Amino acid sequence: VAKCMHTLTLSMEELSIHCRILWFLSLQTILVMLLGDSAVGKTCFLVQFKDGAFLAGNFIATVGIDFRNKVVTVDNLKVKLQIWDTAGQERFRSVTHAYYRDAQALLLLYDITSKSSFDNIRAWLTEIHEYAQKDVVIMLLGNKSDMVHERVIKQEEGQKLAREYGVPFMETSAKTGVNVELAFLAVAKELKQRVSQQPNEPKFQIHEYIESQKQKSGCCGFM
Ligand SMILES: Nc1nc2c(ncn2[C@@H]2O[C@H](COP(=O)(O)OP(=O)(O)OP(=O)(O)O)[C@@H](O)[C@H]2O)c(=O)[nH]1
Ligand SMILES: [Mg+2]
Repeated sequence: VAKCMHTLTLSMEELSIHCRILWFLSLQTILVMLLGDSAVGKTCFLVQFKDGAFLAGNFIATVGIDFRNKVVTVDNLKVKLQIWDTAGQERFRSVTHAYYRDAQALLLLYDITSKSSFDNIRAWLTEIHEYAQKDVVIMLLGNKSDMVHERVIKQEEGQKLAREYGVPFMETSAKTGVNVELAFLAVAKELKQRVSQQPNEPKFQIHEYIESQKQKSGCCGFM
């Protein structure tokens, strides 16, 4: 705000854009929620993003809900993400419902080695449409892409489902870190662009951004 006061040389339009960005950065923390069945890797995904480490060993299911903060840089501006890590187990569902309406972005994960986690995505999306804000940013993620030999869901199946619902899609690995940071950066960029978008500027396309930035699974990649 102080900066706005000193930017009197700017036109009113530029000033208003400047203020909106500053307001967004100073007051608003982006709330991102991780959703999906138990054991798809939500907690590992968050730990990989936050600490750059992989939680190997015994699986400890999340109880209720947990959160971590991380500041990321989007187009040279610092943005604070508050990430809610929900429990995938059915018995905690009523706890997580209460948090949906505050979320600005939802990362919905399935496990590429678990057909049931993929089949449940439709039910998750139904639940999201029931409880979340209408303009929430949703991204579908096929996690554990490092487990090439155990894969049961083809990348094309994930892509097809995402297209059906009009949401962006990527395969990720909480183990190797592939596409983990990109998922958070893409939603942060989308939300930042929504407030700072100038009318004459081309609209930020999250789908295109992801397509251009993601590391693809393939025969010769390291996924
Ligand atoms: N190979 C591999 N294993 C993973 C990956 N992500 C998670 N895992 C393993 O999958 C298991 C479940 O991971 P969690 O992150 O605890 O699962 P969750 O989705 O948080 O489960 P809930 O808390 O019950 O909802 C753990 O044994 C992890 O080590 C991944 O990307 N690759
Ligand atoms: Mg967990």
